[in-house]
Amino acid sequence: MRTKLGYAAGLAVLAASTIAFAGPSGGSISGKVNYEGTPARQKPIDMSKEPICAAQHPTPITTETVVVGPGNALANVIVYISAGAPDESSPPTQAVSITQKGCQYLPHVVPMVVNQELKVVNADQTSHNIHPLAKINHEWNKSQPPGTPPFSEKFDKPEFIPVKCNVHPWMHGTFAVLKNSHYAVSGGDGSFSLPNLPPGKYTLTAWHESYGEQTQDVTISGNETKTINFVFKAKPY
Ligand SMILES: [Cu+2]
Repeated sequence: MRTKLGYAAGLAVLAASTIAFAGPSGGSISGKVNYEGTPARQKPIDMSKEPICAAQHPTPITTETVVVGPGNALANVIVYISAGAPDESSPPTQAVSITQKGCQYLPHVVPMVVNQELKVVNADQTSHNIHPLAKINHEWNKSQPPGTPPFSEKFDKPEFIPVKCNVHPWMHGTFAVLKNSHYAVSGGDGSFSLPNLPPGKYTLTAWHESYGEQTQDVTISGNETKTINFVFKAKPY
């Protein structure tokens, strides 16, 4: 069974991005991420060892390594400017967050900028032990009992970091620590949008947890909106 995001969720993402990105400043890049081939079946997760979490999923959830939507849409792809944009001179003041809920990471992939505050929330009545397996950044490993307030962390170097829970082996996610805030995550309909890009020559990278990375060069002049699409080959495993 593949994990499918609903149309409604995808449309909500699309609507939100349209509103947020309607400003007149600069150009933008938007497009879609699709897959070709047959994605590997996602495995159902047995949460019976953690009844509090199992009770939150009347229909058992599956792994989220490959999340697809209608029309061969590929979700959870991080699309970002990997070259051509200056590094952020200071991190965005707003924190990004990850919530442990129903023994899942919400969202599954979390992009952030170097030194931006990352808030870790435990919404479950059970302990989680979040463990980002950082290799370039400092590795940490924190237990978070139920009812304890969120804690904050940050990473000071760019890195894609797999995240796991030491208590619940099925919990997986990714932190993407990026050099600038020109990034987006493809929604359930595969769409993404990068607003507010000054004119320039950019390298756009699309990263998927299982299907790897692709890049495309893009030149933005004036206020134009460029359409860039990515197609990943589904890989069985
Ligand atoms: Cu956990």
